[in-house]
Amino acid sequence: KVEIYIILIISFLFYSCNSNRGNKEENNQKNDTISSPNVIIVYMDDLGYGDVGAYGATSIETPNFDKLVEGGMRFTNAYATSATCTPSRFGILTGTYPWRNENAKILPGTAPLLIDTTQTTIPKMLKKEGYHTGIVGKWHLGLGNGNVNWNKDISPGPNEVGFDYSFIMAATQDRVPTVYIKNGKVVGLDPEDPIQVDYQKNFEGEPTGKDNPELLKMKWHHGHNNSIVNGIPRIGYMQGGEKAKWDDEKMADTFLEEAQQYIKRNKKRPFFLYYALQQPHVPRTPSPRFVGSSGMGPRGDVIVEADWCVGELLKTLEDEGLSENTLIIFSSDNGPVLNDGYYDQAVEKLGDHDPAGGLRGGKYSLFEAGTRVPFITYWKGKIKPGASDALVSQVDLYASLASLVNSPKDSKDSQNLLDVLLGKTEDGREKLILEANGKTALREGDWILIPPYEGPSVNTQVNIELGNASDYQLYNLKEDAGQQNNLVKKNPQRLEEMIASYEALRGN
Ligand code: NG6
Ligand code: CA
Repeated sequence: KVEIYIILIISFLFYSCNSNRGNKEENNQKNDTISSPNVIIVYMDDLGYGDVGAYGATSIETPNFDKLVEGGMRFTNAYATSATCTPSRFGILTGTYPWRNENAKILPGTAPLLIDTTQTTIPKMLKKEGYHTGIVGKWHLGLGNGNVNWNKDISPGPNEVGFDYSFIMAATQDRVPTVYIKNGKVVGLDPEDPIQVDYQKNFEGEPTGKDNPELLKMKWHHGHNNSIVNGIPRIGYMQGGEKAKWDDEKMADTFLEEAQQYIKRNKKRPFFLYYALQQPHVPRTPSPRFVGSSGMGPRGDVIVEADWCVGELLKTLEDEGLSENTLIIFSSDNGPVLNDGYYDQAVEKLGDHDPAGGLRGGKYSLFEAGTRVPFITYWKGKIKPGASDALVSQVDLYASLASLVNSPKDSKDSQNLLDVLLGKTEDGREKLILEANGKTALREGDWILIPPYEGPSVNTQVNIELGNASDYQLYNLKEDAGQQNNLVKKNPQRLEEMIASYEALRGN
């Protein structure tokens, strides 16, 4: 009997010893995954520097964007690479300045894929390091090779430039095709009702915004008078695909749900999620739950809605136990615009809200509000909350994330600013080229140089100053954030230095 007891005791000790080891291994694995933290880029569409509470907005509340700031770094000198969407998205994903690619301009829904399938991208780089990679939301970087058949496999696209999973809208909410595309296939497509898309001419018998105003729920102001979908006139013509068409008011919920499911499906391995929300780009179509929530009309309401989405995303990370192991980067693709082509009361109901946060210009502009955007990094327990004035560009995420996963990369344009992003130093970039509609400017230190450009000084349709002028413009942003004092005459020496610096960078 005693012998049996001894055997039992020994085997119990042996068992518990081993199971301890098992636990240790699990712990080690957990520690290991911290060297491969999950990365989520939350990318807004047309959200301005002043549209966020933590950036000074007082007439609109964004408690969840602000939550990121309370637990992370708020950057005051961070830039999108361009003042419009396609080039900025090209820049953030590839780590290459968009002005190097002459096709990197606002694309129609039928444009071919802009990113070369041999080009480096963030998802491709992370995939090599063992990450699962996903995109949910707005793509707007072209699809296919120039003649897409929307009823077959749509390729190449996000899945061919590094994303393992994709759930996207092809271009913008105001452009056809108005359907979701999941891993290269239109979601909910009825083969009996094939989709055709054309940006030149309408399909016979199809109503348009221009000819059938009686069918419209939302009125167009400029452009946006082609095919009508859900009572909203769009850019481009589309026929068929009736059952596959998205419900505009459910778009925010649809993308959020997809993002949450993606996180839940991949929580056991390192993942990269590019969550590209459609707000507050036009047409602004908040869910009925958010109508009237801002008192500012649809533009404010969709910002409140997007803020809620980010809050839900944070909750999902918390519920899944991923908060301490996930770096979130929050930003916007370009600056704000009020009337971007529809009558939706954005101008009338603005009140004293300043979407540009005191900066000059807006979307489409070479002035600061075109490209200087909210930019927040958040990593629970890893980033000491604070604010940083360091000069940072979205083009730097490629090299910085490569460094995060210990896979340093040489890149012409992208700088490794990981320590800046994690708030360990304010030693950011020295200089940076900004872009708007193919025109470029130089930011160096506190200074900005805008070369002379032909073209109107104001885009009167959207009522935004573009930055075009017949002479050089030189501003000191530290003393003159609103770019009111052109110092070209007062500081000829600085002007000369900046011109030399600009030309060297552009020629390189
Ligand atoms: C412009 C559209 C504008 C918006 C923009 C793209 C007209 C007149 N204006 O051409 O409404 O869609 O393209 O915005 O059509 S972006 O944020 O995707 O760059
Ligand atoms: Ca945009």
